[in-house]
Amino acid sequence: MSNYSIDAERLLLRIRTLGAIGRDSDGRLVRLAASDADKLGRDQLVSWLKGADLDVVVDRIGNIFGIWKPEGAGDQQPLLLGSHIDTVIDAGIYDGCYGVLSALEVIETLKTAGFQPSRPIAVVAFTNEEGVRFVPDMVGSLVTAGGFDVDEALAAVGIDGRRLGEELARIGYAGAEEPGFLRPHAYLELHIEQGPVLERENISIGAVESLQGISWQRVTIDGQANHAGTTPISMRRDAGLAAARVITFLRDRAKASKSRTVATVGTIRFEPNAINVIPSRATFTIDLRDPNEDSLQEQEAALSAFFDSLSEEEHVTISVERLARFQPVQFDQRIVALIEQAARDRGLTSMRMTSGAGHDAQMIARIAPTAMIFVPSVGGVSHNPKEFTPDAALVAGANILLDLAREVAAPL
Ligand code: HGY
Ligand code: MN
Ligand code: MN
Repeated sequence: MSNYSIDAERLLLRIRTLGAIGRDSDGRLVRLAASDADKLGRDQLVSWLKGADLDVVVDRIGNIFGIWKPEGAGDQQPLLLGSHIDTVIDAGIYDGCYGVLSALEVIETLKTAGFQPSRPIAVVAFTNEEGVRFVPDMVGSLVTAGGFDVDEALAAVGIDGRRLGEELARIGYAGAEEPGFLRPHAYLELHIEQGPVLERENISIGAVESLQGISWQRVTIDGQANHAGTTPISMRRDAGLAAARVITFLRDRAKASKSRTVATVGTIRFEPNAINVIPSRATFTIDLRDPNEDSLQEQEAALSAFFDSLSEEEHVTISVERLARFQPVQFDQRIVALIEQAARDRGLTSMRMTSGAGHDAQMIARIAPTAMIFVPSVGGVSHNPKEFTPDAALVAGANILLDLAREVAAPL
């Protein structure tokens, strides 16, 4: 394959430009889905899509598409490239944004080079991939794949009490198109690994062939507020202590697991939250993941049984709300093989891997042949402002995406 190359300067400048948008008063990057900061990022992306002369379409769940439909591409199903631009709290600048901006870069490079694809090529930024403000996460791609009703998704109430649909309308991104209006011929997502494997193995490209299962729950434990000084330990109904026992239970289960189970309690709130009052209530979330579905179900069952015994022992009541549940996903082996070949053609090392992080690709894999390309994350750090991937690695990954796009959308 003759090697076109992306415009590295243009891509790197856009990553940094978008990374500077949506900073809070402490300088942290916080572009939660459908927030004012997200609007600023979306507006910048749309301006670049229009500058590339793409047909910009926003659907009802706020997914943003930039579609290149050259002469002769006909009504073929498009090749779809993309990711997300919403972020977590105090995020790095690469998670999601790198994939969306590389997709745009690939299209612009192909247009400039006079490439005549056999089908349209589109870039997409999916709504609310992170799921920090609204659940479920990856909702824009989940609705696109027909896995969740769009009106139910729009009715979701966020951690600040606002509804997703109202917020999208408020920021001007409640589009008219029905989600799923564009049925992809194939979907490719370029993303930073967000883990330590590629760096540890000194490998340049991850040919991602699968993605682990994800189980999100919100747990509320109700005990009894009481005096921290006068209440004997034997008489306490301590919601805080019970929550702490859940956290250590999860860690012990994950460490003992024969699979690669991981478990995280990322949010927790006590009530009344006073130094000298035994907590009457603890509310927290559980993020449980496993590449093996049977093992994930086993962990969920063990946790549920632990809740029963814990409520007995600590004289508390425990209620659980399911927030999201996605099974492990296998990606398209033909595309994975093309990724490995493209890496070889560019003299880059590659390895097959499973994604530890959730991605829009796991949803689109339900409706189209899909795979992901990873580039290394320094120190495996992500969801952290210290998230970093060297420029050369970013450019290498984008050139692999370019080669895959040419391969999959090659003239007939
Ligand atoms: O949670 C995840 O794995 C992804 O970053 N949304
Ligand atoms: Mn991401
Ligand atoms: Mn993320």
